[in-house]
Order: sequence, then C-alpha cells, then structure tokens
Amino acid sequence: MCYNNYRKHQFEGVVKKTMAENSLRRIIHIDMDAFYAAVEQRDNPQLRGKPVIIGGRTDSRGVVSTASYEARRYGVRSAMPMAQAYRLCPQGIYLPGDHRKYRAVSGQIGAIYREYTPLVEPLALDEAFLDVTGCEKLFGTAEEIGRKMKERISKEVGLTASVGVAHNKFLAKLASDIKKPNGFVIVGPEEVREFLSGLPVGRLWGVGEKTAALLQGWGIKNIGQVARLPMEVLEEKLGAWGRQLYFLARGIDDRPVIPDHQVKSVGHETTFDLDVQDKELLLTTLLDLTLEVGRRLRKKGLVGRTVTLKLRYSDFKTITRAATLEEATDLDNRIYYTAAELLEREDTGQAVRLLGVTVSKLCSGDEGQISLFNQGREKEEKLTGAVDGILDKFGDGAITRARLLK
Ligand code: TTP
Ligand code: MG
Repeated sequence: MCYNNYRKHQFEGVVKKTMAENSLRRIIHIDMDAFYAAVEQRDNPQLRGKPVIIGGRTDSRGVVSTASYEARRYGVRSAMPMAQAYRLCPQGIYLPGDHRKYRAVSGQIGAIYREYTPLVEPLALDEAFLDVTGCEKLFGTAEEIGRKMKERISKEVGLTASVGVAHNKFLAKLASDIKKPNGFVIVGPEEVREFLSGLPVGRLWGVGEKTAALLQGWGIKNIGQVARLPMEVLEEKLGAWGRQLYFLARGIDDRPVIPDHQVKSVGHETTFDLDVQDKELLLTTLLDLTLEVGRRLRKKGLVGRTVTLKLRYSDFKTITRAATLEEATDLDNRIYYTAAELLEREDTGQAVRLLGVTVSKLCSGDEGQISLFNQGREKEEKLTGAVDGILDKFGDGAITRARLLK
C-alpha cells in the first residue's frame, strides 16, 4: 500500500471508531419558543394569539429582541430595526421586555433539567444542552426524558419548548430547531445521513454567509454535497476549518457537554501582531475584548464580581491585576471601566504584546442581583440587550463602541 493510501485507510478507521464511540452518547438540546414573547403572552391572556414584538427600546431606534410566531408571519425577526418591524406589522403589540422576569423563568426551567442530570450546559437564557447518557435506569431513555421535560415545562412553567435528541451536540441542536415551534425530533445514529443530506450548508455549525457563498460558488448547496467531498479537497480549499466541515457534514461532533457550575470565569484575550504602546489603541482593544466577554456572560445568564486584566509585555513578562466590584455584573460599561482603570494604573513604559480581560467569581444572574432594583441599572440593561441584538447580527462595529463609551 502506498503511503497516501495507507494514511487514508488509517484515517477512515479512526473516523469509524470515533463514530461508533460517540454514537453511544445521549444528548438533548432544548430551546424555548419565542421565549420573551411567549412569557409575555403567558402572563397576559390578551396577548395570546396576537403578534407580540419585544424590543429593548420600543421607539423606532431600537431593535427587535424577539417576536411571537404570530408576528413572524409578517416577516418580523430578531435583531431587525424596530422601524422596519413597525412597517411590516403596524398592528403588532410592542413591549419593552422584562429581563429580570425572563431570568427567573430561565432559572425555573433549569431546575427541572437538573432533576434529571447534573450535566446541563446553558447556552442562553432559553437554551441548553443536556447529557443524559447513563440516566436510562433512573429516568428512562433519552427520548422519554426529553418528552417528560417538555411536558413539565408546559405544565409547570406554562411555556412551549422545542426538543432535539441525538448522540451529539451538533445533531441535537439541529433537531430541536427543525420543527420549531413546539417540536420534538429524534435523530438516531442510523438516520444521520438522511437527516443531514438535504439541509442547506448554512445549517452546518459555524458556516456563516461567507463560507456558504464560497461553497455555493462551487455548486455546493446542501450538506449531502459537502459530505461527498474528500477531506483533502476541503482542507486544501478551507484549511483546518475544512477538516471540521468534513466531520460535521457526516454528523460527527465530539464536543462534550460542559456543565455551568464548571464555568469559573469568562475571559477573552488577544495577542497583537506588533507590540503596542499607544494607550488609545490599548483602550480600544480592551473595549472590544470587554464587549465579547459581556455578551458571553449575558448569553449564559451569568454575572461576576471580579474583573481581571492581563498584560504580557514585549519581554514576555506577564502580569494580572484584579478588582472586585460591590455588585456582580454582566454589563459592558462596568466591566470596561473597571478594566480600563486597572490598565491606567499600569504604566511601565513597555510595549504590550498581549491584552486580556476576564470576569470571575461568577454566579447566576438571579443570585447576583442583591442590591435594590435601580432605574439606572434597568436602563443600562435595556441598552446592553439592544446592543447584543446588533452584535449577534452584524458583529462588532463603531456604532456600538460609540454608544458604549457615552
Ligand atoms: P432565540 O432562542 O434565538 O429566539 P426565541 O426563543 O425568541 O425564538 P425561537 O427560539 O422560537 O426561534 O433567543 C432567545 C431569546 O433571546 C429571545 O426570546 C430574545 C433574546 N434575543 C435577543 O434579545 N436578541 C436577539 O438577537 C436574539 C436572537 C435573541
Ligand atoms: Mg428560543
């Protein structure tokens, strides 16, 4: 056997083994339907069956957080400018939303999950992965557990959820999404190929508009077509990322479910191409890092009390400086100003090679809010929520920075 064939043979062996081992896991993904809007409809019967639109700001300059399925029929979507939503659905009921309430509901749902497994990884307030491998004897099959949870969320919380059951995260998330709202989809190991083949490439985890357009340029529109491409071709065209696509297109994904209580900190750092001494550039970069950290905290419904700044100088000396806040936070402004103050204090005259910011001493959003409800905080939260919508849709941008710095 020539070397290349030998490598291919060996590689296929590894793929088969990985597939066999991973198909033994039982993963559930649950995502609530039109979450914020559904909570409002639950609490006010007059809103039921009506197009309800939740936005951080209900004036024309805000963005849509979410819309009830009745409103989606008019084309209203998350992250859409409010002005556009008004145009599409003038008869809609527009509400500012109540983050605090959504966090509490999220906590209630999370408590149901944890009755079945400690392996719960929340991705957002309304979304989580659960690993129920080995829970069969106690609670039944993954399918039974999924159905039970869906039923309990409906009865005890009064909301509908969409559930996906499969042997890995990628498939379970796709499964929960495919029959929304109120869906329940199981993908068995032998059904993977059929399940994936007709789906558009944009459904592959991490494939955004750019990669989708690139693939489309080669005449590749669905996942089945990606699965027919040899690894070498994908690697040659897309580098390391192509390798990942090779596995995902075959429904292979071995990412573990990482339970929330194991998350001790949320941080982000960057290494500069050229060492930086300019304070302005350091502060702008710090702001970018903070936006990412804040967004990740809010997605996970976490708040933290300690902000740590990390600096590595051109001579590789690395220092960390930390400050503890009076009240745990997930707000960009507070994290940024705390970290910026730490940066201002560190003036050694040396150029910086790496800059990082981390928030730790974490707890869930509900536990963190010990101080009295305050108007300022509510305003900040609303602004931050609106910024998240824009960031999710358009990525980081100058407008966000300007707004934040004000
Ligand atoms: P999603 O799960 O993305 O949306 P959804 O639950 O409203 O609707 P569905 O899952 O049925 O498609 O997000 C959960 C909540 O997060 C959503 O109710 C509001 C909030 N959110 C924003 O504030 N801005 C956004 O851009 C998005 C996508 C969500
Ligand atoms: Mg949802």
